[in-house]
Amino acid sequence: MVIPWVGFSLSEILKKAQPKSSAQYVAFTTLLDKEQMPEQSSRLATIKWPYQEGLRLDEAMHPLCILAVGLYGKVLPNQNGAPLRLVVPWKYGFKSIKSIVGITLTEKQPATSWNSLAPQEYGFYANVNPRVDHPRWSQAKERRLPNSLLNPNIVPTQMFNGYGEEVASLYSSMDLKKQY
Ligand SMILES: Nc1nc2c(c(=O)[nH]1)N[C@H]1C(S)=C(S)[C@@H](COP(=O)(O)O)O[C@H]1N2
Ligand SMILES: [Mo]
Repeated sequence: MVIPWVGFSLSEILKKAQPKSSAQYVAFTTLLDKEQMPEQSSRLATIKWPYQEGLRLDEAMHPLCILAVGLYGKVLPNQNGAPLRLVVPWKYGFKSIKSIVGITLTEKQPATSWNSLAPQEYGFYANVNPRVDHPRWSQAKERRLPNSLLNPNIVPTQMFNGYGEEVASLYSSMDLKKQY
């Protein structure tokens, strides 16, 4: 789904923090509030709350890495991640941590919620990559919204969700089959 987000580059806020040369990663954490977010009281073995995400510092400093405060020209509704939500266009569908209450610069790769729950299915990087299948399904195609029964609107997924020219250089020395 193509969303007109409203926000600013995460790099603007990171620059203000003046990262030390030892900072290699950025860790994000979410509000823990069982009254507002009843799923956090679930006794099923799902995610260990609060929800967590992370990026390498150079990814986080990329101008396309956005902290969203709104969408469609309006303030972000709670369910979309108010007041602050991460949007990483080349990792679309991944890394979209909502209701951020903490951003920490770290030396070590931080834990992320889905990677902690199912590491063989979800890696730390979570780049959109049609060439690397999820163990249980292909990621070569996607169903775009809007769609309908007669027009399913299934299109080939693009490498880095179409932002390869802008971001591929961040990963030039990596084997993206291993570091998915
Ligand atoms: N704080 C927080 N952020 C979160 C989640 C969550 O449980 N808590 N779920 C994630 C998952 S699994 C998905 S699919 C997206 C769903 O929201 P969206 O449709 O607005 O992207 O939010 C992501 N961000
Ligand atoms: Mo999800």
